[in-house]
Amino acid sequence: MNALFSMPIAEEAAGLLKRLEVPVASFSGGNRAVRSPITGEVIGEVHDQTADEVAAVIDLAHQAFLTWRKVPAPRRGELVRLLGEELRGAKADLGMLVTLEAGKTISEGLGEVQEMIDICDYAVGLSRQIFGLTIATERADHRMMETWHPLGVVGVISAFNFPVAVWSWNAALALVCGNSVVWKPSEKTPLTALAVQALFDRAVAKFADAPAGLSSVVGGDRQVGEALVASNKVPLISATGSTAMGRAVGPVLAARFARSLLELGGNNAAIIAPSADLDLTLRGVAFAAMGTAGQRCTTLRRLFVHESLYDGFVERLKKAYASVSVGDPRKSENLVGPLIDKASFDGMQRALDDARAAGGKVSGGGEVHVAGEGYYVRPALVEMEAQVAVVRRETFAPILYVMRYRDLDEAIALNNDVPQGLSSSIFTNDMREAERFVSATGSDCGIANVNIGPSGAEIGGAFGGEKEPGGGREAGSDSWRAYMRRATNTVNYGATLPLAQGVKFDI
Ligand code: UN1
Repeated sequence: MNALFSMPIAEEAAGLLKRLEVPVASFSGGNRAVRSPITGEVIGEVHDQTADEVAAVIDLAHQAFLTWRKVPAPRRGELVRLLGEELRGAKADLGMLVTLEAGKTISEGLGEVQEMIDICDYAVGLSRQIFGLTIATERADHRMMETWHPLGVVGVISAFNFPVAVWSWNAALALVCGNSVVWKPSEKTPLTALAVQALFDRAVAKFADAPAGLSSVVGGDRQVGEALVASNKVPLISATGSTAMGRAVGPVLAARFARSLLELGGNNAAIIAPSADLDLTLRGVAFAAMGTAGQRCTTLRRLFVHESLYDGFVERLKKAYASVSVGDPRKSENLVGPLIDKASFDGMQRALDDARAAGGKVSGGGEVHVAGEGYYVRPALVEMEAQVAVVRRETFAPILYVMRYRDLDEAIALNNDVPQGLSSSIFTNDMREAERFVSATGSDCGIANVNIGPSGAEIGGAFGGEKEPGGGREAGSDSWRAYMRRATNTVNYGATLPLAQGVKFDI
């Protein structure tokens, strides 16, 4: 047995937290037990914040914003560069902590930290690229331009499945844009959040003159999130998680005219067309559907296979499903780790029961006994005759519904005929089909890919989706604009006062 597995997970987590310089008092003796999904054992006891404590954190963040907005953007970028350096140095430890707390494989835990490093690099460049337009005006001796200004305190609510990367997509951009940040991580994954806060604090110490409270973590459950969402001192909430959470958050923000950046549930599809390279397709489907134990918002959940390939391809897929190794995510041979908890396991079994009742043919999906109280399942492949209700809802677990299609119009209609429009793919070598899929009459999703699966996006593009996912865009492209307020400035450098649209008002 490898030394790694001879040590209790709690001890291993404590060792990592210590190396990451997280104060012991913040993860021991608290009211909330944190369990590793690997075995269900308790790996920390964190303290929930009270509503008053949350209010005090927001007040401090607001004060920090008032100072930070005056720091030139490229200098703000220097802090994010230092954060990126800390993340590089701590990649192995933080990645392992993600594995212990969220149950991701080591490769995926490391990948998540890499995603943080990537967005830091991106944000450093952005800190010298924040720009507005000048626009031709209809009036002589006038100039019209737009300027972009910091917004204020940005609230970040994140989910267990990307316990650290989602914060970084938001925080790296928010910080270079001149905002402060208050982060409410999932109550299932507070330890990784504490570790990220320790790394941020180290970057701040090297930066020397960052205001106190520039980025903070507030721990707890729903009440803490509600206090953040209700605060008038928080002009933008970026919330990643379930559609149910978004339905609770969205109206509160709308009622106080605050901004929301929502990244909610997905129900992503792939189309396998007759000309597809099937070896490549098989790998793309396997990673997108089974990777992260089906617990990505971008996980592939619906597969439309052309009728000419259906039998052969589904046979190959079944073999891949039966052979994938499920187990302790710390062992590199395992590609599928645990589900986050029992509720998630039960939700998966309910969906499979519903699928059977609707005539679905289920392979896999059963429990795999690995260790202690860990909930491990064999990923499920479910052949369906039609896109019935259970297929149209998101179940956050490794279930792939497989259906036949006859022509591309039908496949695109099926791709779009769900309440969620996050991510989508087509596997084809037919240029017309590929272009059609990414055109205005193709996929209605925020992400539409060709010959790669729907998950595993890079940070350079804008990330997010339409309909139930909530319409938010994070990470690259011009997503930074969501974290700033735009001012249109018209400057008259002449000696007369012509009014726009030729209006006369001579007094
Ligand atoms: C999520 O599951 O909340 O595209 C985000 C991906 C990752 C992000 C997933 N880069 O799969």
